Amino acid sequence: MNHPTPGQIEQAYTLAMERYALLGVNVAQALKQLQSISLSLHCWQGDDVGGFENPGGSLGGGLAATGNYPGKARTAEELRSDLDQAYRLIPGSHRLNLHAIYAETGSARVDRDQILPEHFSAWVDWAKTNRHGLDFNPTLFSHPKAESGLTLASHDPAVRRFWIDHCIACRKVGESFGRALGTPCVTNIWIPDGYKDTPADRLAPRKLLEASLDEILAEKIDPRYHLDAVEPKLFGIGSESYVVGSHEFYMGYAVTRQTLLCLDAGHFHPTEGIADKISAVMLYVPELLLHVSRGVRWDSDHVVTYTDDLQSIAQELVRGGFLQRTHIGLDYFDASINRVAAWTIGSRNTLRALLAALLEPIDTLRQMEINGDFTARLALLEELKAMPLNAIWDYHCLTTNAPIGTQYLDEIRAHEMKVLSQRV
Ligand code: RNT
Ligand code: ZN
Repeated sequence: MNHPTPGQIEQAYTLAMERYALLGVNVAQALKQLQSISLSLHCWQGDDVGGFENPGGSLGGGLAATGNYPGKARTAEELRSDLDQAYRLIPGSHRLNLHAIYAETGSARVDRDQILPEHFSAWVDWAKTNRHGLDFNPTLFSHPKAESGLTLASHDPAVRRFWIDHCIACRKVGESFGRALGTPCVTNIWIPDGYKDTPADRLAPRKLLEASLDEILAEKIDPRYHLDAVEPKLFGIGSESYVVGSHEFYMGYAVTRQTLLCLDAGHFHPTEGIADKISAVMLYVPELLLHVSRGVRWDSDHVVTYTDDLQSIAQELVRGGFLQRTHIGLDYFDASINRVAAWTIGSRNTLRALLAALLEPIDTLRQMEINGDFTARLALLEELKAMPLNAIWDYHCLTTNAPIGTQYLDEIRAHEMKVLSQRV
């Protein structure tokens, strides 16, 4: 496939910029803002949520990565090198989101309630060298003590104790990331707890979860280093009838405890988007964590594509002035395609959607709305959909040394030949 030359990209950019200027949009300023946005890439796309604790162990918590694309990362070094490759293909400077099962404990078997910052020192060194911030997640699945389907909401005090201790240990790890890297680590709690079939008691597990969370969060940590988030979900495989940590549960929890709320785009009813929730919850929670994802039927974790949902999320963040209070993470896992490409495509789509949102003549639109001129509002919103966005995007990639268009595929193929194909 042929790609445009730098000269062609600059020419197209100049024309597109003039076109946006006619609408009163300052393109240079939009690009500057885009450049300052840091996405948190999810490490778990690189190895199908495997982690290094139990090689070959099966994925629990009702999560499923289908596919068997060759070359998945088997060690932390391989995962870091795949991530390095992905970051080279994504314009801007971005973070990494780690899960507790990505600890490197050497030959020692360290159970999850015992993990320490030192088990992540290689990740921190790598993050420092490459200027990535780090985010974190306790892992409350893929473990014998999660097999009953209940963790923090378990009726068994020993099981609950184990997972509370795990989450407390994870907050300490997260804090150590924030201190080492000078940018707060968001530690996000998601648990799989729920029932396959109709429960007799919906309340008791929620009371247990509330008490567990309060115990986990009892110790205050300086927000300059560490922030807590909680993530609701509608259902999972094996928790079709009841999820303890539902949206309403965590809405209430985050508002009353002033934690961050995590909205995962795949965790709601199929026709329910998260975009409309943003301006509502932002009135009541200090900050937001997003898991940008794409639900398809029962699955909440398809690679992020350039959908209406994605565009609406970006618009809401920009229009509401919420970028400063929002941590944008990605969350999906597809094992049926090249995993570096999965990171690259989802990240580039998210950034491009943010660019589109930054290029909106929002003051004009808002004024039309205030004036009650809904006809003009509709006309302009429709016109905006076909503005020369990609000319600006190409230019952004050019000036940030990121590949243009699907050029990134050439590098992904080369990486596949040289690195992934050797992993047999
Ligand atoms: C699961 C949640 C959660 C996980 C990760 C691996 O439905 O979305 O965020 O995807 O913790
Ligand atoms: Zn998620």
